[in-house]
Formats: sequence, C-alpha cells, structure tokens
Amino acid sequence: MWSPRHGRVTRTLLLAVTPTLAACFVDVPPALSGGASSEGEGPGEGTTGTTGLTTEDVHDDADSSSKGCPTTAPPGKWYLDQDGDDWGVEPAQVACDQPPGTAAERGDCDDGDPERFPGSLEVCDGEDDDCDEIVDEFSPVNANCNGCALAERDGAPHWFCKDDAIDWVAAREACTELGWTVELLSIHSEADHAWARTQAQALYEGVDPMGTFWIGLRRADPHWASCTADPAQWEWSDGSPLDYAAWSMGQPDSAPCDALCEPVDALDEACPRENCGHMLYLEGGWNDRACFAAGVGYACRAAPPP
Ligand SMILES: [Ca+2]
Ligand SMILES: [Ca+2]
Ligand SMILES: [Ca+2]
Ligand SMILES: [Ca+2]
Repeated sequence: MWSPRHGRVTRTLLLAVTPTLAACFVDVPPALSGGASSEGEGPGEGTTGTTGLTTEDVHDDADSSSKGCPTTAPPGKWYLDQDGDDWGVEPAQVACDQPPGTAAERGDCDDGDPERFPGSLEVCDGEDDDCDEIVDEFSPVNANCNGCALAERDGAPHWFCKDDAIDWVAAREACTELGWTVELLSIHSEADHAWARTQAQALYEGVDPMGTFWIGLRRADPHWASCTADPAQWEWSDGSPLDYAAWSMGQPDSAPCDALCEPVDALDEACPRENCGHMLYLEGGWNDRACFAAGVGYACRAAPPP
C-alpha cells in the first residue's frame, strides 16, 4: 500500500540532500576531495563541521562513541523528513546535532504529505492519514465515511455500511481493502452482539425492517457442498473461533439445498448453498443465506492495535 510510494520518495530524497547533509551523516560520508569543500557544501578532510564531529571522527565512531560530540549531546539518530511534519523515514543517520531536513522520529507513511504521519487525525479521504495501515477508520473527526457509520470499541475500529446490492464476497473485499487487519465483523460475546445490534439499528433505521447485513459468518471449507444444517460447520472469516452464537430460531437451516449439485464457488447461483451468514438488524438474530444474496449492508472490524 504505502511501501512502494514510501520507497520511491526515500530514494529521491537521498539523492537530493546528499551534497548538503553528507558532512553530518555517518552512513553517507562526505566527499573528502576538494570539490565539495571548495564549494562550501561540506567540511574538508579532517576539518570540524558544525556538528562538532570531524569527518575522521564520523568514520571512526559511527555507532558507539560520543567522541567529538559534547558530553551532554552524544550522537543521535536522525531520519530524513522531506515534508517537515517531524516524522522521518529510514535509513537512520547519526550526528551530534540534528541535520536540517531530518526528524528524530521515524514512521512517516508518506514523506511527501505533511498531513499524513503517525498520530494525525484520520479523515474520510481514501488515505491512511495516521499511518496505522488502516484507511478511513473512526477518529474524533471521522464518524461517517462513504455510507458507513464508524465507531471504535475496545480499541478496534468498526464500520457499519449501507449497501443494498452487495453480496457476501464483495462485502468481505470491501472490508479487507481498508487494511490488512480488517475483516467482516466477528462476534464473540453477548456484549459484542448487543453493541453491534445497536450500531446497526442506528444506521439502518427506516430501512426495510426485515433487512439484514453481512457479518463474517461462513460455512467452513470442508462442509462447503454440504446440505446439512449444523452450526458446528460454521466459522468466522477472520479465523477466530465461533465461541458465541446468536442464531435466529431454527437457523441455520441450509435451505434450499439440492444435494445433487456441486457448487462451483460461493456465488454459484446455479447451485445455491446457504453458506454465508448475516444478521437481522432489528431482531438481532443470525441467519444462513446464499452468499450471492443482497441485504442492506455489512459490518467490518479491524484488529485493535497490539
Ligand atoms: Ca515527514
Ligand atoms: Ca508525512
Ligand atoms: Ca489510518
Ligand atoms: Ca483517511
């Protein structure tokens, strides 16, 4: 997602700043020939630069010594910061004083955009603004985005989205495109269930009272072609155990199911299987349904930060 862009910016910047910052960087030593020093772009051989480290000191004491630095200011690690948001990018450079154009912190996911850095406020713009590898999640200024009501519970971002023509497979893709830790919602307790139901009711109020939204329920692969109505055959798409259940009365019922046909995939309408699960937002119960069916939306959840 951001890595290729990140890498391109870094290479460009290293080329751009090397002549002026070289004297301060241990891993990009300054040119010692007369060219650079005669132009005033760096100290000559054996001279003392503005950092307090001589060029020879830099070569001799790159990683472990404060030789050449004031005792109160041993060499620090500095990261290239092109956009001036005080967040830089690898690689680190070592110098007594902070070289111009660098930051003490690393982790900027876009060093060409000063609005994007760790801790920035997430907004609805299709970008990951706070550099947590999740796009457009809840923040104090981002409670609604692209038809989704956003919320956070126990540190985990949630999306409850309106979409009346989306199948289970497309709904799952819509979740995973928001970040590698984002999946269709899994529910693991009565409290999880009650909270999700309340969020959904607020979003879908006024929509079809029998409306349903997709959650991460799916029949496990070994049972994909089965016509058996067995709750033990079900799992969550995020890989977590099915340790809590709120099936509506009589569900899952695996109907209709033709045992003589073999489904090609989840969206094979020629051989319907109720292999995906959704939640009735008013009643709150779960139901098995054909994965190609459409409801009123879907819910996603990102794993909370470690
Ligand atoms: Ca930056
Ligand atoms: Ca930035
Ligand atoms: Ca983010
Ligand atoms: Ca954003």
